[in-house]
This record gives sequence, structure tokens and C-alpha cells, in this order.
Amino acid sequence: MQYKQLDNFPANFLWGASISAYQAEGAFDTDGKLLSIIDKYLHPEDVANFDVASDFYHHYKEDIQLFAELGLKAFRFSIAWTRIINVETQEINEKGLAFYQQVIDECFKQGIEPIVTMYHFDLPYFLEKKGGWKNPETCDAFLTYANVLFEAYGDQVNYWLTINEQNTMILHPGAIGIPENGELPSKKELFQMNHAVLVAQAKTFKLYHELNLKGKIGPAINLTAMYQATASPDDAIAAHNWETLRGWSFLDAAVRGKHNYLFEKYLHDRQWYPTITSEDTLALQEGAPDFIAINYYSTATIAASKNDGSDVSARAGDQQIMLGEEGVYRAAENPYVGKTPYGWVVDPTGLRLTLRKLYDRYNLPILITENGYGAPDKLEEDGTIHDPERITYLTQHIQAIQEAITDGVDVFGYLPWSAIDVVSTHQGFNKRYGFIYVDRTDHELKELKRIKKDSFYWYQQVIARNGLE
Ligand code: BGP
Repeated sequence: MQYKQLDNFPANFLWGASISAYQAEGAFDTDGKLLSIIDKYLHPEDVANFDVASDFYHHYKEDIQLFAELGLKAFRFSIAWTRIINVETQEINEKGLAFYQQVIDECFKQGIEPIVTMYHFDLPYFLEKKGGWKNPETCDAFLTYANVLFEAYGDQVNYWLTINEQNTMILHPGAIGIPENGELPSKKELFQMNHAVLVAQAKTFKLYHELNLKGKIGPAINLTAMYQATASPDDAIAAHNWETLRGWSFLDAAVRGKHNYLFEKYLHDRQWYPTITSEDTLALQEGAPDFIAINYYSTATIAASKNDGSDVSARAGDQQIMLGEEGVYRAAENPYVGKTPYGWVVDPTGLRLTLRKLYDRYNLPILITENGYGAPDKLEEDGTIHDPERITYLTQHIQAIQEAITDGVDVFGYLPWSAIDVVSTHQGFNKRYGFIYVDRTDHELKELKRIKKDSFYWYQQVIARNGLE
């Protein structure tokens, strides 16, 4: 649909930006923070690790002041579970609680809405040693953690996100690191974990609502619309397979309170179906979100599986690069879209399509919690950073959101990745997304000085105008 005129962004639209604890904070063992899986997992050795990251832990005030100068109306950050509770002794770490209280206070002082992700990939290592999400105790531990957060900040924070990108954790587990023994869980184990996380999430939704807190809570999934490679009906089935398994299966459980039918068949057929208790079934039914958050970077193009041993691509996959699966789908190229320097498809219209499909399916308000352009930005000798590709990328995606809003989709905020440069999940400091440059490299910490990129000044204008020119 083409419109003669696009609707304006709503007056209270949440223009913002995002980070996560482990990718930004550093201070990995400071003030009582315990180790998470991220601190123990194996990561590529030639890039930065997460020990210091952008040192947001020590720079949060300066950073939030910069976000205020940028004009952000909302700032999404995650809380590190390992700063809050010692899951072994159940002791609460007051210093950890105080840190996030300061972050929240600084946000409010600067007129910024804090948006909190409760869990962004960084499971406490102590729980991992006891089986991680395979152990039902992890679900209980998450509920205890949720309770502590709601008690501490529930009367202040208006938007909560339970789990960041559960689908990345389950479908691309290697993207966030490899366990020390070098072995990723089996598919059967992964889908058991998946179910456990969904149950923990549903119970968290229920708990939040029972506490009658003033805000809203939702899941945050990495969502990607799938195109069929040709008009072949088999390609259409394959695209539907993968769109369901990669995206809808996670959201159907979260929103509709039961597992998707095709997903269940897929698991049964492969003998990966998890153990599900009647208590789990009830928990899924009883918890529901108030809104849906999505992280959107790319679309994918899908062909029918050839089922001849060649469907799984030899190239390394990650959260946006589709690998293929025998009997399910095969990754295909799309000549109509671009790519980032890291091979991620650039498809703004795909965002409009993804938003429409998401709204069709669940009819809930949508918050875009990530979207962005990873690039090896360069600090020029005169102290500037020119990132025109990022500006183009974001401009096109904002345009697509405006089109979706004009279509009638209820999108209430846009929080690109990332507010400031952070360590990429597996590509270090070379791959940057921020509006603010952090002066360090993978191998040299330097002074971690904050420098505004061209995109900073551009986004400032967008927010001030409440939209594109
Ligand atoms: C998402 C994650 C983020 C973030 C982003 C960019 O999948 O939620 O944590 O890192 O992708 O990914 P990367 O850092 O791999 O480029």
C-alpha cells in the first residue's frame, strides 16, 4: 500500500536506544558481581572480551547525560542477575541493587524512561554448573530474581522485558559463546531448556500482574520475516516452516499460552519433544504479556530443503545468518536486499512487513527494542566519526516504521542498538553500533573516551522533530 501522506509518529513515541549489561558494563567482578556464563564461556580470542567492555559501570552518569543530550526519551538496559543475587546463598547484593537504582535515578533526572531487560544472555554461572535451564531449579531462581527486581524497582520502571532473544539462545547458542568443554547442548536439551525458559517467563508475567504494578511487561524476541526464494509452493512451505520455528513458536507460547502446533510436530518427529508437566501447561496459560518487543535486523530468504545432505550451509551462522536444516528449509540469497559489512541482510521494507505480520497475529502493542547497523567505525584524526551508512540504515528503517504506523500497526517505541558502542556478541569492538563512539580497540583499552558520531547529531534531529524530515 502506498499512501499520499504518512501518519505522524505519536506524540509520546518512545525514541530511545539500547544496551545490555554484559556488553556495556564491564566491572565483571566488581562490588560483589558474581560470574555469569559469559564470563566463563569461550569467546573468539582475537577480539575484546567482556571484562571491561565500555565500562558503563563507571561511566553511567556521563553516558546517561550524553543520552539526554541526544534527546533520548527512553533507554533500554539490562540488569545483570549476577550483580543482584548470589544464587548459591540467596543473599542479595545491596551494591548491585544500588547500582541499578542510580542508573534509574539518573534516567529520571534526565527525563528518560528506563526500560529494563531482566535477562540478556548472562545466566549466573553457578546455575549453569547445576544444569542451567535444564534444571527446574533455574526457573525457581529466575522467579526469585524477578521478585527482587519488582520489589526494588517495580514502582518506578514502567516497561519490563523478561528475556532477550530466547530464540538466539536456543537456535544459535554459539553466537553468545561456547561452554568451557567446547560442547554446545544437544538439540533435545536445547528444546527442553527452551520450554523451561518459556515457563519461567510465563510465571514472571503472572507474578508481575499479581503484584499490581503500574507498568507493562513483555518478551523480547529476535523477529525476522521470511521470504520464499521463488513462487514454488515448496519454497512457500519451507519459508513458513522456518518463520514458524524461528519466530512464531516462541511468541505463540508467550502470548497464546501454548506451544505452536507445527513446532510440536517438528519436535515430536525428531524426538526432541520436551518433558512438559501439567503444572507447566497451566503456567503457560496463566501468564500473558502486555506488549511484544522485537529486535529486528534483517529478513531471510528461504528455499525448500533438498534433503540431500547439502541443506546445512558450511559458512558460520549467527543470529542473523540462516544456516539451513535438512527437511525443513534451505537458506537462499535475495537479490533485492543489501548487506552490512558483516553479511547481515539490510531490508527496511522487511521491518514494515515483520511489524504487520506480528500485529496481525497477536494484536498487541509493539516496541522495537533493537535495530541497527554494525560497522567498523573509524575515529578520524580530527576526532570525528563519520557513519553515513548507519544514518542511511536507520533513516530507512524509521521510514518503514512510519509506514507500518500508517498501515495501522501499534508501534510505540524504537530503541536502536546501540546507545553507545558496546562489545558485539562474538565480533568484539571492531563491530560497532553506537551513536557514541567508545575510544578503545579490541586489544587496547585507552581512556574509553566517549565521542559523538555523525549519527548522534542526526538522531538528535530526528527525535527533536518526532520523525524524519
Ligand atoms: C542481538 C543481541 C544483542 C546485540 C545485537 C547485535 O542479537 O540481542 O546483544 O549484540 O544482536 O549483534 P552482534 O553484537 O552479534 O553484532
